[in-house]
Amino acid sequence: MIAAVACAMACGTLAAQEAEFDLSSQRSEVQNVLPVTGKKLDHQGLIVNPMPHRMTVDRANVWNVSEGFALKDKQNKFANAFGFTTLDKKGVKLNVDFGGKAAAKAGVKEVSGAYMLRIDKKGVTIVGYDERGAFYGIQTLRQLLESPAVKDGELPYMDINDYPDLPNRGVVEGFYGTPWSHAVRLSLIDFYGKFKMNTYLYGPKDDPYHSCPNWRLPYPEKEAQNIKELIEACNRNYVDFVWAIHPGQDIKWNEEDYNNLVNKFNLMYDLGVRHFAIFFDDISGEGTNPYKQTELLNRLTDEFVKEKGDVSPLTVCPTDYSKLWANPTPKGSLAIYGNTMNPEIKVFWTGDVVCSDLTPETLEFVDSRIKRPAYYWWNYPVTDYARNFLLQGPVYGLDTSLTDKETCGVVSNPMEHGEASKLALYGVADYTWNVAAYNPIDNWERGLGELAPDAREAYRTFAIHSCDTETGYRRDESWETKTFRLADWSDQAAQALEDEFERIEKVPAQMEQGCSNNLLKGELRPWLVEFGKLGTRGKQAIELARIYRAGNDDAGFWNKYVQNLMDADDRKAFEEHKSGTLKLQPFYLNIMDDMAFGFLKKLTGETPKQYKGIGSFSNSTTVLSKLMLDNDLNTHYTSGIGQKPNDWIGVDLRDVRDVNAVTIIQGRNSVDDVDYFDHAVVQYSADGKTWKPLTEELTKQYDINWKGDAVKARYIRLLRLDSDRKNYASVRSFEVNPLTPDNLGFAVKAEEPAKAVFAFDQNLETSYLSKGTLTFEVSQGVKGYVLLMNKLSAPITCKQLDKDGKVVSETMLNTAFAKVEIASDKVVSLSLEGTAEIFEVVTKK
Ligand code: 14T
Repeated sequence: MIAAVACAMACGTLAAQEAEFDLSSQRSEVQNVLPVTGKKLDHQGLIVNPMPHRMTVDRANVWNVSEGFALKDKQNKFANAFGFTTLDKKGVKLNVDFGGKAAAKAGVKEVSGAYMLRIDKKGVTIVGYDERGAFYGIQTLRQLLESPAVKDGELPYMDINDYPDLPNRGVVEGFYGTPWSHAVRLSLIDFYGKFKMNTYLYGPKDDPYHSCPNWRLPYPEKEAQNIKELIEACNRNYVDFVWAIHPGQDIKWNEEDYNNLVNKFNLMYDLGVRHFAIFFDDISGEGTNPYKQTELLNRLTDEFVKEKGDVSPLTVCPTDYSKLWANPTPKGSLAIYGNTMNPEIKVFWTGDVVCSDLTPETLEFVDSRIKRPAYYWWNYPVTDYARNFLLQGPVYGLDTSLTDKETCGVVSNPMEHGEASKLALYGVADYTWNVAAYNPIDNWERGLGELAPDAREAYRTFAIHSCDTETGYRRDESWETKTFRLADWSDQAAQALEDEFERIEKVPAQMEQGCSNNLLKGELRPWLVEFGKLGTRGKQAIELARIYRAGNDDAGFWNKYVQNLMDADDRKAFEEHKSGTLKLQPFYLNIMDDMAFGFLKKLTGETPKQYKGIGSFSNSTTVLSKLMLDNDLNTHYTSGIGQKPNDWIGVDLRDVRDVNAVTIIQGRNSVDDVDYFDHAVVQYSADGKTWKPLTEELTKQYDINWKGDAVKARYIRLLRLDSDRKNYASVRSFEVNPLTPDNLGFAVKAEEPAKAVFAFDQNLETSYLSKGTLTFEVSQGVKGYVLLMNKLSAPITCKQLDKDGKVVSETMLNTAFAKVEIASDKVVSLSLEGTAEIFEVVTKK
């Protein structure tokens, strides 16, 4: 299945709609939002990340370290590692050593990266199992000195014995989109070192020298120089720089391409690379052959890795990197890898789907086939499939019972926003180092302080509402905020929520002022701006609801209501930089719609024709379903999850009505889209329980039009019938009894008559933007109208006309809520001249 994705992916585009393949339908992220786990702990001012395995503190005894340290660096390795403090003979004694003998004496675990740190009457002692371990001990000391409790220079006595649980911890720059800048990469490498991550896999999909077409060619001079600098930065931070190649889309399994690959590896070796990986993800064709892949990896191991002597075992990403499409049989590539690939080679796995939680079950599945502990490629916080989101939530969903027997390590695939990814990496560092003790919420709370020490609260407010992806890898969001529907209003809940919206409104300015990390601010800025606006809109919606509930000022309510609507530009801006999509934005959208419904009902005495989306999918009634009812064919509802037998998508008419026409437009386009029910039937029901067909069985029909004798129905749905299709289901438009100038019941003249009917459809969610003159017939017995318009940029003229077209009365209207009394019984039509967006013309009888 993934094969079809390949070409366009490999050629560096994610724009599914334009390409001949379908990207999003290949994905199958589970749409459940699991609650985030863990809780905030009191660290008594000492913050070390990752959490050390053993740490005992004796606060009764302290060293004053304000004059720095007198360093004895036994093996002369760390002279440059102490930029965070002063080295001075008068300072506190600091001994640093490492190596098997010293480590054994000090009780340090025999694992690369393990160390002990002791602060006692002799001063500070750090012993690493290896050089990396000693460096990590120094990082712990650094974090202790930066901790709130030590800021004034009093370092308590303590004993730390620490080691990593998983041997491979870090990051894979493996996303589609703009690769990280050199500056961001350097900043990240320091971050890896500081938090004891030891791996940086370099594999940006859109680096042409990593992937096709240029994987065979040397890097241009500037890029080569940058890579050298990255390697130096990695070396300073005891991070393995792993250079990955992605040759699978056009590799030929012949000597020539083998030599091309070895040649490229040699070029990279000359730049200083000592760790290599080969990625076979997201490809199609010859390159996917698992026998050839294995043969290549084994041959490279023998002829390149072993030949060099100082190159570490290879890492590979199989084409079958997720259970979603991996062939599970003994003939599948995982089993072939397991049976024939050199056991030292590390094999990537992303879990049950592309972006998924790390579970014992998924590792059991893969490990038993590849016959080694899989290397977990965690597709979080990557957003290349949802680029309008920024993920700032806690790192969770990683099982805390796992050990290096089940997984040899975890690398995170981050966002193209490198600085903004650090919050997640702070969690990955913690989890991979000390798996059993990992506490998601506590880690996140600490991470916020690390990244924005002087704007922590503002950053926290932004982050807690910027977690979910709406349709991708779902993450808990806004878990401290209670939202409600208008019908469930309580003054207390409203006040609490209004307070939160007020805090949100202030976040952009507070971040601009307080956050000194300019790279981070630069990445967050467009989202912060939209987030602040969401705060204002939410706050105003609550103020508005108070007026609505008082119910004594229709004009005042409506004039304010339209002030708080999002116009097309607002919606576009929000769409591009979304946050608050799990709770806050739905709250705003729903309460605005609920008020509109109630308000129109009050004015007309009838149930408005403001229909609601319903269906069998978990998101069927969320705000996403509004996208098929908005008269905009550029937006669509999508299930976000594969379709199954008996799935259905429908609308609730909110009253039993006479239904004589239904128009449904399926898919994201009507030409070659795969996201639709290709075998379906339209049904109706009065009670939502018994359904009867309106149409025949429909096969491969994107556009559905039914007209017939009226039936009594409150619910209309499109039901999926037998089909092999597993794609998402999308609907751009679902109309019941669509209004036309012909079936309106009275005459309308307008520039765009087909759209003018939206001013008469008894639905405040739709409108007609009249730019010239709108004239409509005044029916017998009508006493007047209430015009519900959007805010006017200039007054409009309202003329009442007699049967000869003579003006009987003329008035100027200048507010969104405008009343018109019919001047005499000679009046047969009314015309509105000027520019106005008319939501509804309400008739007063
Ligand atoms: F190599 C893999 F482990 C992997 O995850 N590959 C890509 C990765 O580069 C990308 O960043 C990630 C998140 O979107 O997912 C993989 O790419 C896909 C996966 C799909 F299911 C691209 C298209 C898909 F349809």
